[in-house]
Amino acid sequence: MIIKSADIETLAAWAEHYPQELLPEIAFAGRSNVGKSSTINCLTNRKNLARTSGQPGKTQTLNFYKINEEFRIVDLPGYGFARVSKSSRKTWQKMMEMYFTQRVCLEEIVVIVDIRHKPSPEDQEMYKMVLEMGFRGIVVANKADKLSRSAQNKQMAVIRETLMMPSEKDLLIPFSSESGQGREELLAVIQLKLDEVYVEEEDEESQE
Ligand SMILES: Nc1nc2c(ncn2[C@@H]2O[C@H](COP(=O)(O)OP(=O)(O)O)[C@@H](O)[C@H]2O)c(=O)[nH]1
Ligand SMILES: [Mg+2]
Repeated sequence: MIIKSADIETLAAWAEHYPQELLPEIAFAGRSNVGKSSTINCLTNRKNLARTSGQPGKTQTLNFYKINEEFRIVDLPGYGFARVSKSSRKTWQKMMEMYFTQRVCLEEIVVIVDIRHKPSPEDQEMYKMVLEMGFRGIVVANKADKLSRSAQNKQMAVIRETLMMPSEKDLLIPFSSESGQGREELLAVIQLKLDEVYVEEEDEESQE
């Protein structure tokens, strides 16, 4: 996939502020500070498209980025930040629930984990939810630049086991937003998903 354009479209917390035009959306979920924004910048080859920060727990909106005038990448608010209050946790849950249940053009969810660590209970919960909602699910193991290739392989097995993704068909991609490792693979997987969506749309049109 060639990224011809990538622009921030909207920041939104609730459905009434989501972009009105329905384009296929690929959402990126993950713990605060795992590198969601960095991954989006890496994929789109834009240094500062998605705001990154050393300070976790900052993104409290869904950030919609329009890519190639064709689809969107959605940066979801991060979870798992220990110091957030009960009420902001509730708000986070409501925001996610609204987006996941109401957004008809949501086509796939990428769950980003840290390759150095065993996925947290919240990572496990998120991936499980993605499958239960009927998505294929793509797990990106970020920050691979921090490990040697052999350590990466070892951690990939830990992640597969913890998230219960034994089959080769369960997509797990070692990735680094620093080095670009895994970038082409993730773009290809997203392209495949979009191709599927377009075929479905054509079928629906020909039935009308
Ligand atoms: N070494 C390394 N650092 C990364 C990588 N991805 C993100 N980071 C760093 O992790 C921190 C959090 O990244 P950010 O994209 O803001 O995470 P977000 O909260 O999930 O959006 C920043 O300091 C990034 O520079 C990576 O692949 N490798
Ligand atoms: Mg972020």
